[in-house]
Amino acid sequence: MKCQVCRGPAIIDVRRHNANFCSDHFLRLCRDQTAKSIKQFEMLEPGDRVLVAVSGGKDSLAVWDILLALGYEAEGFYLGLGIGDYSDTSSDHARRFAEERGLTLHTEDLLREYGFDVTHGSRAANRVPCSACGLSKRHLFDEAARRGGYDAVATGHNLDDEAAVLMGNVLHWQTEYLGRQLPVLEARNGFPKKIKPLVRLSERDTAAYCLIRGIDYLVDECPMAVGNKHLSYKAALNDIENDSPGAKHAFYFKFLAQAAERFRPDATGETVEISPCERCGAPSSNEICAFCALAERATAAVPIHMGATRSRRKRVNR
Ligand code: Q46
Ligand code: ZN
Ligand code: ZN
Repeated sequence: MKCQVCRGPAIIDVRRHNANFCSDHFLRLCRDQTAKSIKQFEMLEPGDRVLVAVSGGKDSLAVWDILLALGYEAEGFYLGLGIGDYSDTSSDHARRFAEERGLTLHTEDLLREYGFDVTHGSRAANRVPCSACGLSKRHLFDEAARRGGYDAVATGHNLDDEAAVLMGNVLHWQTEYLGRQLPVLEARNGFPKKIKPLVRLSERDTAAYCLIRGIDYLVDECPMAVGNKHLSYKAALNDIENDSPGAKHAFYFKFLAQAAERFRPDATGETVEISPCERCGAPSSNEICAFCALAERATAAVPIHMGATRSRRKRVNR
């Protein structure tokens, strides 16, 4: 097996490109594909400051590493979710990555700063864990980006993630979600720009990238993901990809090129009036934003951690 670029010994085959690569040229491929997405979808301008949402997993650490390699000023933001050992280990991986490379990692912790964690808070607020978790992450990443004046928030969503979400949206014909399923969401109404630079890379690519770069990432999946429909969509798409390399890429990128625009009118939010949340000041379509409402319900039934009292008081007074 020879590298398609230098004809030296290849270490990986990328079937959807019908090519093999040595480690150097595979790294270059990953960076080139990311740069191509950034350019194609106008995600960033040269010199932009980016806040990377870091979980300690392969995708978020890979996107941080690649953005730095491409010359962007990228800092990390890690949110402690309080999901037992998973959160402890993920935080270790994120911190170690930053420390070893002298990078800035901003951290917050749901329990310490806001008085609830995903496990107990979601139960108390009568929400499924992933809903409470996703809402908290979106809100606090946005807040951190606004506070720090970053040009965009980057997440590590890859091709497998986006194709699986697309499959779920198509299976249920969720046209509103289809109208919003883009690799970049422009800043508007006080919300920061959101970008997904890894949409041209698969999960296998980001794992291989980390391995070659010596990035020690958290391999375990979040225990709350068990039973998540997107895992079965990913498995189904992997079967299809196996028989027909490139099918996943075609499914997602042809949707973006040929269909996404048709669902744009179904995406709500464009006409909803946005004003600052009465409690935290974040942009919201209600008097109190969804995160503050969640925090109120979650903390009402969860014993408040000592360290949380300062932040809770601060939040109520704002
Ligand atoms: S971290 Fe959070 Fe995921 Fe865990 S609780 Fe669900 S949403 S599965 S990306
Ligand atoms: Zn090569
Ligand atoms: Zn709020």
